[in-house]
Amino acid sequence: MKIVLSEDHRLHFPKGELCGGEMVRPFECPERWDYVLGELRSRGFKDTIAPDEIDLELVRKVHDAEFVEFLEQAWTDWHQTGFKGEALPYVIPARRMQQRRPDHIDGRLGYYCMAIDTAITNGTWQAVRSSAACAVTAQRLVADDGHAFALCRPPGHHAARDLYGGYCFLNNAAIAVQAFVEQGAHRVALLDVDFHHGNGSQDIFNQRDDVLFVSLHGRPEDAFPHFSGYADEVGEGAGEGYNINFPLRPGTTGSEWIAALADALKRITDYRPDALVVSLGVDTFCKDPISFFRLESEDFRRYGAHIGRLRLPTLFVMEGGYAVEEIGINTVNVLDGYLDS
Ligand code: OKP
Ligand code: ZN
Repeated sequence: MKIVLSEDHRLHFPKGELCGGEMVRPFECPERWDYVLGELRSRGFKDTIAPDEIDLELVRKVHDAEFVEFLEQAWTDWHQTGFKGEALPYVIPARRMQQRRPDHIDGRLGYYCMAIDTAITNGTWQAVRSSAACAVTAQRLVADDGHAFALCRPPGHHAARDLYGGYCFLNNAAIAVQAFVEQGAHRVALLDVDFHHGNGSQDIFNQRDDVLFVSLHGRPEDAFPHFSGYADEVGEGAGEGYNINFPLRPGTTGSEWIAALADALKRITDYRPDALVVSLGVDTFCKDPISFFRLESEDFRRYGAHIGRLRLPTLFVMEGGYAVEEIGINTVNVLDGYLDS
């Protein structure tokens, strides 16, 4: 299996994340990428490829054009205002407030932000566009090879049409899904196995029936992003019935999780997709510092094999996973399980 990756991810590493009322070192850190690549290398995945330049026309098929422009400009605007720290909003357009976009950078950050855990820094935009580029370059490999892995960082699945946050800016997996559609796929399935609900992917495809979005995640009563991921979110308009959420309880074990995955895979099979994109977060792991499922490392291999038995052209896109020392083992276990199936 070929791996697409870019060192540009290192350009995005904020010093702080707001957590429990303190600025802490971000959970989403560059070593995550190092551990995954290290494990890939030691298990014989040698074919690593640099991404081609991203086509922003493709990006704008799933993201709002002014949002993309905002991401590109935000650091410069923040910096030119004279602010000394990393770019974070402090006022958010809550219930009954105007949903109009202000001019001041403080206002625009709040307008486009869905979670203030995510700072923008000098190198953020370059890292973000290279991360999306990895997903698109890997997508192109799937036609010939039947599968590929995009080692994206920063992750993408919380990024909606015009929202960033939850460590995400552009939705790498959604952009890759759109690339399949542009290549003539009639139906694409997007399976999100990250611990957190892929609210951004749900938002982007909510009204479409050419993309089936299926997500297993910590239930919103207890888990980030808290304001999406309920089972009754089933899509709207033409997209009704093409969004499927599996919110799961705290303490969900590997076997329970894999049983839910089997239901999810059945729904995907029934859809008869031309291709599958997997938003691959391994924060379902029992030792993950910000999550509450109980998967063991061997469960990742088991479920990778279940995905492989679908026998679909498959693109894996890296999302979350914060038990840094085990992120490589768990990620590569999924890929190995898939390849062995
Ligand atoms: C991104 B991905 C903990 C803050 C947690 C939100 C989690 C974002 C997860 N105090 N921040 O889905 O793995
Ligand atoms: Zn996650």
